[in-house]
Amino acid sequence: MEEMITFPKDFWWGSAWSAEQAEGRGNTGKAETVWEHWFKEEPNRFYNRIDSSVTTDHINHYKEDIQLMKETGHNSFRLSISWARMFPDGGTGKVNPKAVEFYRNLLTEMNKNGIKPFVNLYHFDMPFALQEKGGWESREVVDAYVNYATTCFKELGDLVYHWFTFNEPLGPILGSYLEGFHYPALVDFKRGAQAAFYTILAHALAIQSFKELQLNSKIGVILNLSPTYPRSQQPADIKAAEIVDALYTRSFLDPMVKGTFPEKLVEILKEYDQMPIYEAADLTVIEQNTAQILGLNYYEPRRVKARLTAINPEGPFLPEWFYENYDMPGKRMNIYRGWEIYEKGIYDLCIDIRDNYGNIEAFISENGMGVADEERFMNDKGQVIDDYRIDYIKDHLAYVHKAISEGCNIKGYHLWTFIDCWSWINAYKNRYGLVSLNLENQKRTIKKSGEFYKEMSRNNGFVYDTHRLV
Ligand code: BGP
Repeated sequence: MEEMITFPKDFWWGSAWSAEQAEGRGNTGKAETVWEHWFKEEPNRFYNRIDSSVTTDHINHYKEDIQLMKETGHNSFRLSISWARMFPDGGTGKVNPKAVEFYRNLLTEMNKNGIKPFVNLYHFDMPFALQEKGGWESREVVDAYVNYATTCFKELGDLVYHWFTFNEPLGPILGSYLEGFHYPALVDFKRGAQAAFYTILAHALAIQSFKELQLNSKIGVILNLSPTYPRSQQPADIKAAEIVDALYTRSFLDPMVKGTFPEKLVEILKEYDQMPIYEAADLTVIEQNTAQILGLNYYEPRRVKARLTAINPEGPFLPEWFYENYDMPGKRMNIYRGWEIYEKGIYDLCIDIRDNYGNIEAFISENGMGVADEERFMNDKGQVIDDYRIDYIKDHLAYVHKAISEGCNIKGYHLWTFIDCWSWINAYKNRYGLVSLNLENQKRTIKKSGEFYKEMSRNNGFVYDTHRLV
């Protein structure tokens, strides 16, 4: 039966993107980031050899873009600040007045237009000079990050609605130390564990500094979280799922939200000699400075099974020593990105946060569908008719609504993304936006999903066949 699904009053409708993926280099001065450096070193790693120098050129289009936010129903939007732009001398030294001016203008314009700025401090874009000092493996880099964060709080704090320390801190660990999709593409679990620990410490120290300044906003973190489902109820499959859950989900969620580390994770790291170096005082800082608000990025579930084969003990230590991915027959796929589409996962995630994380104030901070060659779906006016994206949004939101009706403290939904943006090594392969971007002339055109988004935001909901929920 079709019925109107209505969301709580003042629900945050919006979308998200990040500095490196949308701003473009501009002419404010900016240090080289790891992405810019990696492209120079190995351009073949990037789809169609497109770098991040231009992207959506938001730095020169921000006023027009904010009007497009309004036209697509945004009442809130998440951006990230570029550390490299704020501190063009390699991420440290003197703050860049031109960067402060740009961000102040941007945030002021958003506020003037009724769009609440959600501001993230770190979205994968390490200044290269700091990467040379060890990146997140280095305590010196943690100090530089806290200085950068504190500067942002002081320079921009009056204009920001909510702050976030990191977006998907697990991403750079997997990408840089295990799976090769971030610079420097190593395979070294122990160094990854060190970088993960210092990321968690940096999060806590930034929150500590934020609290001292007594700003009128909250600070939290944005995590990519996937519920982990075992192939079967066989003990070996369940054990594999528990380990995967500890490694990929609880590893950041527990310390950043609860201030503690999951026992199972610590047990494994000790057993396999993968523990990071830290000081006792670090644990106190982490315990005392946890997130006040939590962003949930959800794209796909994790399905795992027990390993079929024995491991090679001489090989490098890897998470895959404990599990294999389970390719479930009949699962629905986003074939372009290679990610499973499983809407109920977003509900299971919300329930986990309600039951195991004190029902902390939270919102869906990313969810979305990247599709290749969207020109195929353009009508003769050049508008992308993306009904698949509208269905994707509705199907996920219907489960978010169900979670809210069962007491989950979910305050909003931000789609990935606003205008098609640059996707790291995938560059412009898959498009995610409510607005399409013509790479040749930077022309922006609202997609059908952008029109739908506006309607949904205006009505604070949409009509849906609730029988589709299981
Ligand atoms: C998230 C990141 C985003 C964004 C999105 C889509 O993991 O926070 O930066 O890129 O995923 O993924 P991708 O760009 O890899 O297709």
